[in-house]
Amino acid sequence: MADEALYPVPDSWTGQCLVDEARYDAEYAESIRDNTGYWAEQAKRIDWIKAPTQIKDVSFGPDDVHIRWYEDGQLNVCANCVDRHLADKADQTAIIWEGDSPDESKEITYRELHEQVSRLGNVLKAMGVGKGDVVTLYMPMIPEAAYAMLACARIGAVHSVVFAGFSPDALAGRIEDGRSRFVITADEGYRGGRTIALKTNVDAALERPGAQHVEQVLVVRRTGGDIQWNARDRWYHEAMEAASADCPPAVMNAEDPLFILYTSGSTGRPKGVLHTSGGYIVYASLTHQYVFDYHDGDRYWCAADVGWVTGHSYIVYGPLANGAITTMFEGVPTYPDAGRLWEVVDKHQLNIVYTAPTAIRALMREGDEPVKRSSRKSLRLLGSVGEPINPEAWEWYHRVVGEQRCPIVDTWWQTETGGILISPLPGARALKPGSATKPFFGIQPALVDEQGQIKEGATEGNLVILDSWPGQMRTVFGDHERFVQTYFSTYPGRYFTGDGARRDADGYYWITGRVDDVLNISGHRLGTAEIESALVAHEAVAEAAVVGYPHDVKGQGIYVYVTTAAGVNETDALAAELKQWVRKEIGPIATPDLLQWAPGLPKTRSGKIMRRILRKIAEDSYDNLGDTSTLADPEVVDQLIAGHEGIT
Ligand code: 6R9
Repeated sequence: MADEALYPVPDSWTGQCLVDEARYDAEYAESIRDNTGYWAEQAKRIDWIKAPTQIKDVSFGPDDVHIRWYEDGQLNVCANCVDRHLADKADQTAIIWEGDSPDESKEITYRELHEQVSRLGNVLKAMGVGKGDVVTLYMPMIPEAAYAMLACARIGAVHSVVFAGFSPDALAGRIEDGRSRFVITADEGYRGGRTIALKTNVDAALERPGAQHVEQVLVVRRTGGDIQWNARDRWYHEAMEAASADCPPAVMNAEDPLFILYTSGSTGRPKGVLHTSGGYIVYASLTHQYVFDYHDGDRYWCAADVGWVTGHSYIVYGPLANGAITTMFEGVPTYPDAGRLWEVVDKHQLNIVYTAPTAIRALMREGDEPVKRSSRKSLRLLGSVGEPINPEAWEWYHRVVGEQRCPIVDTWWQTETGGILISPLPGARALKPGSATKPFFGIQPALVDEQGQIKEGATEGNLVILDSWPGQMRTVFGDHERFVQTYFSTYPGRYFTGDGARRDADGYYWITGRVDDVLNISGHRLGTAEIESALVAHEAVAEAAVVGYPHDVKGQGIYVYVTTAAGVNETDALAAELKQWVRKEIGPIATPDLLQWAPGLPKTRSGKIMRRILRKIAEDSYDNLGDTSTLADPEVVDQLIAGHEGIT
């Protein structure tokens, strides 16, 4: 499209930015020409106990898939995020914490961070946590969540953060898969003026058959609410008081695991994405510095939750490795009202804000007034992550929030990629609303057709990455075969992202969304298979199929087709019960938006559900259903179209 709006780099950025266009072009070309040399050089940003001499050892298959970076290097990630800043930034703020209530906030210096993390490292050791042990974190957005991640890294334990909005069952599944014997949680969390029963959820999870092996639960007192107390429970504050503040960082190999983070795929249960130490911290810190054009002293805010990868890489690890000032927000953008984010920006004089399109769309609906109540003069740069941003939301973010002075970095990446792969560098690129623009240094994206042939020039296709980068996931925890199958079998020898994309004549990438059965609900990934298996676990359900449909605020909504078991009546009460059931089984984010009764589901003669047809019906686009003649029972389609009419 030749007539797309183009937003050039603002004049005020010239000479101020870390990377301008000329430098990007030269450095990108060099990073591809001598990829190993480039990443050898970048590794120097990290303090190594033993500097790596073996930089890259990668195979994307087909015979053997392995990914190793900086293999003979030794380091401690926590020491890189904390200890090494003590020399010149001990009294600088490391974390700005803003509570759910606007009356509660505090700043934690690097000195304080060092003390808290060291004490907690000793608490964990005293609990029996050793190198390589998996510690599950189920926590609200309080500083203790960051302390816990860093304390694990300090002693060589592997954290597995489970989003505090997930259900006891979802938590139990992750504890079981990670064979985790330790849990850190809080009595309750605050969110949007309400409390979340975290400890009660942990208790429920630990009754599930697969999670009964958990030995100890460390509990932060956040609300003081009533909770049940068990023999395995320990108060965080009591343990911390007793602990020494001297905890030398463990010597770790670059390829030792740093964390596991579960994410949804197109089939089966969520996968434990495994990230390791050296490559991850090089990549998270480098991308944080360049994508956000981070200068020393900038006050930076990523408004994500540590339960997602964005919180790992761009609240905790990337910023802290850079000695940055990072913000943690416990609340939600609409509490107490829709002006909250901008009030927080003024209160803490923040320069950079990074959030999700779903939040931008929700706030846009409330009009300009709640934004204009704030000054936002401190803001210099805005960011977006989690899903494609529609140009309308982009323009509003740019015009109203950023008053046309702040570039927007639309950052495309995944849990699997560890850090941002495609994004503008704000001083280097004219922006087009809705485009993540161009690859980061060292990243080689390509678009392929169904057969895996690379398509050149302005075109559209499935997005693959041709070569590795240090932040790439190493394996699926406990299931390397699933790793190979999921990412390297569709297009042998290439990493398949699961996303589709378009590339325009200027070489800009436009991510069009998932091409597999993964939903993106408010920027959060959910597998249709997980929701379907929750539904069929209900006795009233014989069969279920789940698809996404366009949703004004959430990006995608969840549309479920349910075939009831014999003799069960299709009532509104049952529909409501099933929605609640999924909510309870997985968590609030998985609650179906719309439910349609289905006398049958469209299937091929071999019994495969034709989701393409179900998606079209849910999207109201019936004219283009494609060939339905191969269906086992073509009448079903007409019945479903008729049944869709009343569903809103
Ligand atoms: C970081 C994160 C990954 C999926 C990814 C894609 C979508 C993320 C995007 C985007 C368009 C962007 N996605 N950022 N789509 N533009 N800027 O979100 O990780 O939760 O693993 O989700 O999110 O579909 O494949 P994760």
